[in-house]
Amino acid sequence: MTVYFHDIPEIRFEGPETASEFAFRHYNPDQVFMGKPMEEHLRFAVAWWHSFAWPGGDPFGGQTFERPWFGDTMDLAKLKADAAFELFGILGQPFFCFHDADIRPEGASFAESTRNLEEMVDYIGTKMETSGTRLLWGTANLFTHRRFMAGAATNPDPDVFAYSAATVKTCMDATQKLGGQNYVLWGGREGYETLLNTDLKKERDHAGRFLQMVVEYKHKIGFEGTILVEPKPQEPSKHQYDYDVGTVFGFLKEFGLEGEVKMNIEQGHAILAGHSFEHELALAASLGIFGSIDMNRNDYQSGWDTDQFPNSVPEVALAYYEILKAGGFTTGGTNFDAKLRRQSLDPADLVAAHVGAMDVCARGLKAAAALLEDGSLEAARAERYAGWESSETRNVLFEGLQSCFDHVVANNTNPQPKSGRQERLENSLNRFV
Ligand code: XLS
Ligand code: NI
Ligand code: NI
Repeated sequence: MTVYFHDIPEIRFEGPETASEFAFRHYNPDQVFMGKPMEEHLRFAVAWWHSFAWPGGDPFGGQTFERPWFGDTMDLAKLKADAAFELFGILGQPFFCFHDADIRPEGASFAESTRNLEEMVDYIGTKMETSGTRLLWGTANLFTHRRFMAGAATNPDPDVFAYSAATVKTCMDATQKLGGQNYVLWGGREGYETLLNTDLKKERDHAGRFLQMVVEYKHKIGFEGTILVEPKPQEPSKHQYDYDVGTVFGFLKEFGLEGEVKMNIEQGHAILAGHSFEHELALAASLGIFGSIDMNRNDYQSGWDTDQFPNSVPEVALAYYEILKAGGFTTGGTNFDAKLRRQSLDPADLVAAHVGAMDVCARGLKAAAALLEDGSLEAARAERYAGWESSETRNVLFEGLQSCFDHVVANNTNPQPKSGRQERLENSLNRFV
């Protein structure tokens, strides 16, 4: 029985020819390929914050959305949860994600906020028993409240460090209680506005100890999920310490955490960092730290993290190509960290945004699988590096500069350039997208 989305049916797969707005054309959860159903390849999640908590503001104007659950009471938080589970029932996506601040009203004290969180976790847990929607990940909002304006783990005030650590403890407990498969840390305020007032070394050291404490607590409580860091170069901070995958990997090494923490990689953050999404995915996979994705799309002209729903099959296909090559998701999934445009006021807009995004991802995944099965890209790549296949060659060349010198002189080598065949490979790709 739907209340908020009352005139919208449950979305079913009807195939590419359907004229219905509320049907999947490409996302067919049960369709098996590459050994598992599409639902298990994609592992879609709805983000509580954008879909239910975001009021539609921008830097020049406030709330545009009127949701019956907006407000700071426990009753309204429960109404919001009811609406969330209505949407989950309509979409049939297997997962959701949340911050503490999305699901509970802020209390007058830490203790009251924690009580509110615990009550909402129980409420949501009961709804999960009958809905079949599971928790992909939980996280703490350590960036909205003004107490975090100078950072959470990196705040110059030790009381804020402690408050943040205590908050993360409650959010890890909540995530564990709800059977979450991952726990995410995104440090929007873990950076600085100006170096003039910032002790960069101290702040990075504190962030490193904080992350170690998260990992220690995970083991203490026996949380079986994966700890994920979500890199972003800036916004809201002018400079964020977890800039991109490469930067975070160096940070993990520095604090001895590279075997414990993986990456939650967001499309829009990759773009802000001056990378492509597939670059960040390929790098994380190559470093053994690929975990999960926040799927969205940035406006390529604005330079903001616009968090739009994905709408480009070729772009998404390249992302899933890297994910499939890396062996697919284990505990991770495809979280729609995406929000409506602020003029999209209607409940139907929220449903249609997810339906379209799920179809775009399904098309991208299918294209990526077909491309991988076709094998021409991988064959061309293998051929390009074929010279390195011989261990004899590797032994000689990796021995040292002198050995390379001897090799070049003895064989009188005169390497000839070979075509990188980029356009031909792009043509191969375009056969599938
Ligand atoms: C903001 C981030 C945020 C994280 C969760 O840019 O993407 O939404 O995913 O805190
Ligand atoms: Ni983001
Ligand atoms: Ni995100």
